[in-house]
Amino acid sequence: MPQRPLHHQFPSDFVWGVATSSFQIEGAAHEGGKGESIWDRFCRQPGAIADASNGDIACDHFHRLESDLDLIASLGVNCYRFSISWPRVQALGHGEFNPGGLDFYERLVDGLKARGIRAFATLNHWDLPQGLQERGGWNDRDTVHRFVDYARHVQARLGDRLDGITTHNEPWVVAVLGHEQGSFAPGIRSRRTAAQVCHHLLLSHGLALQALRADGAKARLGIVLNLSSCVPATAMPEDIAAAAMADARGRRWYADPLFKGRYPGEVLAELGGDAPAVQPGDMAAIAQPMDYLGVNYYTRTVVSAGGEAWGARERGLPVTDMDWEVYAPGLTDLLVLLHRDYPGLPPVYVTENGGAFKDATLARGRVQDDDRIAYLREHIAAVAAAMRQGVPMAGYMVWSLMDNFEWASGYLKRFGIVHVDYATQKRTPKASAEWYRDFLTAWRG
Ligand code: PNW
Repeated sequence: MPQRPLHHQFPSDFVWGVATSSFQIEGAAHEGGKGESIWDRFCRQPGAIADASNGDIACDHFHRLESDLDLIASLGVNCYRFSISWPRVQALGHGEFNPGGLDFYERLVDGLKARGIRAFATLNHWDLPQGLQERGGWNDRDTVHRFVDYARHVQARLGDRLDGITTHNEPWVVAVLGHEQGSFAPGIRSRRTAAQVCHHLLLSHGLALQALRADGAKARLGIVLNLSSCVPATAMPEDIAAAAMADARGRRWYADPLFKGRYPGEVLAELGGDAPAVQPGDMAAIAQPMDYLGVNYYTRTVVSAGGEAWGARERGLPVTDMDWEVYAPGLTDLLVLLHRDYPGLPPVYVTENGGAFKDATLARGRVQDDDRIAYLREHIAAVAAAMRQGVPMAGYMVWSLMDNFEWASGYLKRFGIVHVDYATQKRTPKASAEWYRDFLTAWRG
């Protein structure tokens, strides 16, 4: 049966957006009483960031809010996903809230509403106040309660105008890259710490949902996980087992507590003495019903029992500038798997999807990023395929609105559908931005 055109495969209430995060775009790192974040600190560690850069200026979004709002509106999206910088709102993460710390976000949210765009706010996109890191950071159980206070403070001011509140972005990255591999802030290398950090992130999510609901939440509440579909490199039993274990560590370790109230036993067994300390009531708190699940998908993971000897590039597969394989069917596979594993799965948003491509060549004011257009089209089609298989898809958001600070890669990797010239801060929509706008115009009909 021939498929209808892609834009006709999505309902009229589908949410289409672009996404960013505070540290990656705002700059203004030391203004208006903002405290230091663990990423401000980490960037100063020699060798931590590929181009030795930092987020002091980034895309200078903090000073360019109005024109960036117009830029977002020009894309024709009906949703914008952003994050709130905790140290901007509460310098140390404990004690006094910064007077005026939410003013910027109030202008942002009101500016979105005035343009008819939904506002999806993430409370923690990794820029933890350094003042909390000094007290042990996410490894310390008190940080859980500090996060709940911060969440309530944000909701009290903005809750009536937010469409979605996401507690955490990608606990896997915070736990594993931040505390086990140490390649991201705060640069700690301990499997035991990573496991405890993860438990505290999930617990703070659950307790925040309880508190926000007790306060009369109007926005929809959820969490964002970075997930991949794990496939065995060969049909050999040991590769199949290794892929199942990778799936348990990367997906079920997060989703099982959220939807089933328990950690997967095989991962607990593997951790042994490094398993997190869990107090009575924690698992029930984590398993609060959610209004939505956010899924960030970039690539699949090919797993072999002997560890990954060859990357996707070496295997001759199509890759992005991050060397992440371009594999759109993996998104369908992942979404279908989530729907199968978790009965009663809430509406799912793809909260990030996109690619870094070497498109910095701004020729005569134009970036012809055909590889990114193909990437986006294929992955949007993969979302439609998941919907046909019954997955309750509610939205799709491109990572990212504009080129920005790509963490340990600094400004060397460009994920934007809008090009940023960092010397002048000039924004130039790439061909992919025009493609997305035209796609959304066609969808609107
Ligand atoms: C996500 N990995 O990060 C983040 O949510 C964004 O802030 C980021 O810019 C985007 O993806 C692109 O990297 C990830 O190593 C970083 O698997 C690293 C990984 C996954 C996600």
